[in-house]
Amino acid sequence: MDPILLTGFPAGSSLGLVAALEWRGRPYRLCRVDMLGEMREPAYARLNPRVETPALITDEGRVLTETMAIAAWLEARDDDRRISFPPRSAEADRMHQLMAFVNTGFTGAFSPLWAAMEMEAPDPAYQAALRRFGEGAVIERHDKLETMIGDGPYLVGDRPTLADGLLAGVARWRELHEIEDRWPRLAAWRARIEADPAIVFAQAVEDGERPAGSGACQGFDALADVIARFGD
Ligand SMILES: N[C@@H](CCC(=O)N[C@@H](CS)C(=O)NCC(=O)O)C(=O)O
Repeated sequence: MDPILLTGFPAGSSLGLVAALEWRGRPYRLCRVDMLGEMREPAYARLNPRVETPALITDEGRVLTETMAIAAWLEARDDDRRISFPPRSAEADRMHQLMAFVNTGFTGAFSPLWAAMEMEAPDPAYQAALRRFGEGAVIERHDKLETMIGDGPYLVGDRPTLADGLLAGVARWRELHEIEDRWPRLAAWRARIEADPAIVFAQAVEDGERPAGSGACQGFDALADVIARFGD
């Protein structure tokens, strides 16, 4: 079977894995997950008990969660090295370093901002404190990332890889939280990556469209069907 990526909207970090599947060019399917609605229904926990996206249904029908595990699954099958680099190469090491930074500290820095934004019962003093803490953390992580971006067109090498995908999914969160742009290297990288056809495709999917893309995407599955077939 073709692997199925469960990708969350709105503004899911999984946008980058959708783009990586496009760059990889092998058949795959997608399942869009409304993170503010159907993901919070009890049935979703049959796929991911931690109630998060992304999740991958592998070609063997196993459920694999966690962005880094899904990226590793893709990398291990990227025989023609379209989205990764040969094992043990310096480029592979740098790609893993950037992915780890993006998936941990960089992504995590936004947590207080999401908590403040999504709080169900308003608590202005607590929300203001979360926002102050989160803004500081996000700015600090962006400062660090800015120094990690080199002079090349992409994060590693001369083509987009898993590292670019992962960052593309979360680099746009800054605007959602109204943090002013002050990172020119990151801005130049974003302008390039956000014009890439695979990212344009992934954004359109997130927006609920059915774009043609590279042709690798074989179609879309309803979440209820995926849960019925692959859930515990
Ligand atoms: N450690 C997980 C974290 C994934 C994660 O934080 N996903 C977010 C969306 S980007 C989510 O599902 N949040 C739950 C929610 O919005 O309720 C991973 O790297 O895959």
